[in-house]
Amino acid sequence: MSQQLIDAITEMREEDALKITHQMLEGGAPPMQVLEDCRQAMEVIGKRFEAGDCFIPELILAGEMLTQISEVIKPRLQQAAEAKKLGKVVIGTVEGDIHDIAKDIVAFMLDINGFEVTDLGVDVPPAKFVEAVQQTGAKVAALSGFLTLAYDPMKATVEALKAAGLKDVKVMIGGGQIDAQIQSYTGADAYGKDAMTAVNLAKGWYGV
Ligand code: B12
Repeated sequence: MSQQLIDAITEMREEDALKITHQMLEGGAPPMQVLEDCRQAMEVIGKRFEAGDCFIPELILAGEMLTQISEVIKPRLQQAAEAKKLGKVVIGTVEGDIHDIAKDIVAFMLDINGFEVTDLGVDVPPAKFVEAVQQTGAKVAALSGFLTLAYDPMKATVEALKAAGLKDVKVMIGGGQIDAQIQSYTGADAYGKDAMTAVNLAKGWYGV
């Protein structure tokens, strides 16, 4: 069924994609498997976009499909949620960037793994991260970004946190092409390729 879901998403068959998602979950497929299929489908669409074989409307539709599928998956993953909160995390997509599908998945995974998450949304300026960290007392900030143009706002956010005296706050970054080199450029403490890495980093920093 995984391939059928990937095909439905990449062929922009919105209704089929949702129907197959329901069938997979009812048939006992792990919710994380469905998310992984979505990721693979988005990779295919991203490559087509790069090659000029699909355009912005398709990207938007794909984004909407993924949001709808996430809504179906959420309640199933929440059943496994831990009641006790392990620590606070402030998350957002950095200034100039509006990609939020992946950020939402990371926020959701942190939430169901026991963290109290403050989600600032998209296009978040450095000052807003600083304010949220100060208000919540979070020890971890998670910055998401998919555009090359997101690297400078990430760096600016790390610097703004330091300038505000929040030197002990750990910053993780992720999204798209982010790797160790970009981590080093931005001054972030760590980077992660997926939502579970974000969870493990937060657990490590909170010592839980
Ligand atoms: C969907 C999409 C869109 C949708 C976004 C919908 C939405 N609500 O998010 C729309 C259509 C709006 C869009 C717009 C644009 N997009 Co776009 N988009 C994509 C696409 C196809 C998929 C991204 C995605 O959501 N993937 C699904 C997620 C779930 O997959 P994932 O990355 O594996 O997710 C994990 C990790 O990212 C990680 N993670 C994410 N954040 C964090 C944070 C932390 C702390 C950690 C630890 C981990 C972590 O965990 C996630 C979950 O496991 C990518 C191509 C691609 N293949 O990435 C292009 C892409 C990112 N877009 C691109 C571009 C250029 C744009 C536009 C500028 C297009 C335009 N000309 O207008 C605009 C940007 C506008 C703006 N200011 O932001 C380029 C960026 C190129 C670049 N290097 O800068 C890409 C790479 C396409 C391409 N190949 O050219 N886009």
